[in-house]
Amino acid sequence: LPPAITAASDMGTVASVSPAATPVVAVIMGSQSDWATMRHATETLDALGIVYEARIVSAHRTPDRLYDFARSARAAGFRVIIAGAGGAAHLPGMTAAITSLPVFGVPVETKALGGKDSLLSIVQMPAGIPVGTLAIGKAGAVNAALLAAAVLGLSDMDLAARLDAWRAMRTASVADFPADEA
Ligand code: RP5
Repeated sequence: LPPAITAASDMGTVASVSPAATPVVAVIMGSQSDWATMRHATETLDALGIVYEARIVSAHRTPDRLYDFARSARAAGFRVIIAGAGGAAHLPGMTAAITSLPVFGVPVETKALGGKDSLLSIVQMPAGIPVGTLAIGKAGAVNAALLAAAVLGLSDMDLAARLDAWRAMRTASVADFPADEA
């Protein structure tokens, strides 16, 4: 067996991942600058033992890459796509227009408008092409991964159990009383 990768993050760990396994979640983002946000999605996927691939795919800078990726995503074995973008954030909607795989959109925070531009760009999809839109920034990235886990857990009881264990771990970490920060 190949060596396991164990996640090291503030997302906790309930699983290890075989590097040889086929990725089932694609985490795409419009720019390298989105990685600081989107890495929270991949850390959460790591913690749950979900195999993913992270790529930069820009709707407006690399449109051919977007078409190639989205057209081949299902055949490549992906079952859920997490797409993060900021500003005039076309990436999640364009991806959902090309593939009927579930697409979860993460609005990345922006300097100019704090990510409200990203949020409105992603959430206001016209009827017919859905994007499951998450919160702006880190919370959205983490929750996109958890939603991906919930979807995949519908047909993977082991993963569903890991998701429950992850949630229980988070519950157990909540102190009864507040303490002074160090
Ligand atoms: C979007 O433009 C990206 O998703 C990113 O959030 C934003 C800014 O990109 P950079 O100028 O930092 O590459 O396409």
